[in-house]
Amino acid sequence: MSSYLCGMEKIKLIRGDITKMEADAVVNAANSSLMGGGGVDGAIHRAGGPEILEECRQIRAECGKCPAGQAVITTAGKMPSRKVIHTVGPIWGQQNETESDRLLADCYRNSLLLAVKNGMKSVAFPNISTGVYGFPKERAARVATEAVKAFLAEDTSIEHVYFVCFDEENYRIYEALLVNNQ
Ligand code: AR6
Repeated sequence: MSSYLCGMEKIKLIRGDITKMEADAVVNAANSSLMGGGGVDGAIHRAGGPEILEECRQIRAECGKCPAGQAVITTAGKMPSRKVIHTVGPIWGQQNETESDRLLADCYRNSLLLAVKNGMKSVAFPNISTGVYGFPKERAARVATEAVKAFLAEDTSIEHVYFVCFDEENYRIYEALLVNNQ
């Protein structure tokens, strides 16, 4: 893994696998079924083990499906982090662009709100919606960084937010936005 401390000191850019992060909470780019899937969702369930799915099943039974933009929290199982916050990104093309941006920003904001509610001080995010869900990467990165910066400007309890980029393209985009302030 490689990392950069960005202009805003609470935000850090990481290149690597989010399942290896030692943050209080790692965020999962889930789907509304909460029953697992491919991409980062598959990696988190594999790394954390069956306890995560067990808690997701209980949440499903009690609350039903998780709509886009919302977030729920479970154990992180065997992963080094303490909790997984599962959020559901928008599927690009299902809403107009403004609504897609709003739902994606909600993913970041609601995940951070849930983290604060659960006493988490550090949160690691993957690049939500930029894989299977097809959100344009540059656009998603702008929405993500603006949503997190806006949250941190108001919040006093979160100490570290990590943007964990798995693919080179996302890493370069975030590097330009956060490190080089483009
Ligand atoms: N660590 C960090 N980021 C990762 C990892 C990893 N181990 N693996 C992939 N990524 P995606 P989505 C990045 O498709 O677009 C699932 O099937 C990847 O490079 O995982 O929100 C769910 O169940 C990409 O930039 O999530 C849903 O059905 C980013 O994670 C659907 O995919 C998001 O890609 C959600 O689609």
